[in-house]
Amino acid sequence: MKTILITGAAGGIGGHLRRELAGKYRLRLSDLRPVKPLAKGESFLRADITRLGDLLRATKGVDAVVHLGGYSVEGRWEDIHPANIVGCYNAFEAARRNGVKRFLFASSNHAVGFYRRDEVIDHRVMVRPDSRYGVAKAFGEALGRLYADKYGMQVFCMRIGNVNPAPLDKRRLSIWISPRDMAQLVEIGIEHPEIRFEIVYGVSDNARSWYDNANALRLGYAPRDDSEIYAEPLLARERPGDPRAETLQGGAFVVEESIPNPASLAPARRRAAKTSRKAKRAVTKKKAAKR
Ligand code: 15L
Repeated sequence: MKTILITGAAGGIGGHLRRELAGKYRLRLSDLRPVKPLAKGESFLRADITRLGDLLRATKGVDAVVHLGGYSVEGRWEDIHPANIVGCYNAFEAARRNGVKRFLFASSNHAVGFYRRDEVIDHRVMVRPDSRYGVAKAFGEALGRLYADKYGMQVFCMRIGNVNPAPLDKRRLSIWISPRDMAQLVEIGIEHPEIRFEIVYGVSDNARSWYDNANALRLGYAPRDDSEIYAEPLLARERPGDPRAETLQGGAFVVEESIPNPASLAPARRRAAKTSRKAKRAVTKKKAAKR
């Protein structure tokens, strides 16, 4: 049985993959936050991806790396740079030094988020990042190309839409991927014998898709889910938002400087963010009372 390292395993996608891949692989899970409780076939190794030494330990003896680790939304460069530029470099470099050939990179729809929603794009389009986060994902793809061409690594870049048991809103109807489809794509990335460097879209078979996912289909991807069954109630709930965000694929990422993602914050920062939100609400209330 192959041993697979999943970085950023404490996050949402990590949780889905752990469930879906259980029994198929030995999973070495790494994250800054502890992953608990561990299931059969899983082990945990604490790793800070900004430290090459941690990743050298984590990648030792594994058959493939699924690199999910990093800052998972748009944020300050001070957050994106260490986690998604330095951390991504460290993951590739540690794998290379340890002779791990197979590397699955969790890229994102935000590497191409500035394409319009009325366009269908494939894996060959130029990157059009919608954010610093998207730029870092494009960096990861370029790094993957380098490590494939120069060092013979087998690199599988998944431009993931949004992994969730069900889509969250109108935009996600086009980019949603169910946990079981996500796991299927990851298995292809781990197992397909002919992977050198590939870009695929991590999306289900959505009727409203913005992607021509021919490259994934060529490699045998046969998604089982389509977001359309969730469309009606979601569309009924949808309220008009920023026109630019609604025209472009990346949504809020194309206009916002930061996207709230409480799940990715450490507990202390989460508490601080909550306190500052409370304070903001109090100020707004005071102002309203004065008027
Ligand atoms: C992503 O790349 C993020 O990691 C995730 O948190 C979602 O925001 C997703 O894109 C999305 O576009 O919905």
